[in-house]
Amino acid sequence: MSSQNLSNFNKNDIGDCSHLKVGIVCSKWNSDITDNLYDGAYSTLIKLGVNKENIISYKVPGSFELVYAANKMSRKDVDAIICLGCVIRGETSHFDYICNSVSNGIMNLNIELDVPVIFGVLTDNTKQQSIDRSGGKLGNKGVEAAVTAVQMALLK
Ligand code: DLZ
Repeated sequence: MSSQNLSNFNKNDIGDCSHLKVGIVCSKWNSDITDNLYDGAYSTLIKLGVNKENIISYKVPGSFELVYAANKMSRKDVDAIICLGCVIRGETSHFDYICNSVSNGIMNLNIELDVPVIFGVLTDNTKQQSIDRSGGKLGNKGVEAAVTAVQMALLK
């Protein structure tokens, strides 16, 4: 299966982001992971030229709450919203309920709102997989979500 790793983005391929306003909604559950996702997303937006006054951040307790907060964020006149979270499989089916709810919820926001809402939620079987994808050997999903957000905002 081929894959594209946006963690290694080229700023020159993206375009002028200096006028963009971007929201970040980040879950505090598994905060050792989501803090890295947040830092990756925030620093990438700055690298791409988004002004720090034009980055609005909300923190929510868990990934399930991302959808509500992203919907609220959409009223702040943002050009894109990044949702960041980390769901790690446990012993029960809770993982499936949260992953399905969040992915469907974010998809519905993309249909209902005129703002792109980016799915930056890790859905991993093990903690190590999350470590690898939040600044480890497989890049940082927060960086990738930020690159995706500005690309979608510029498309809009
Ligand atoms: C309850 C719960 C569990 C078991 N696991 C996670 C997780 O791995 N990642 C995550 O972001 N949130 C988890 N939560 C919390 C839910 O997302 C939510 O905050 C609670 O069910 C309250 O609505």
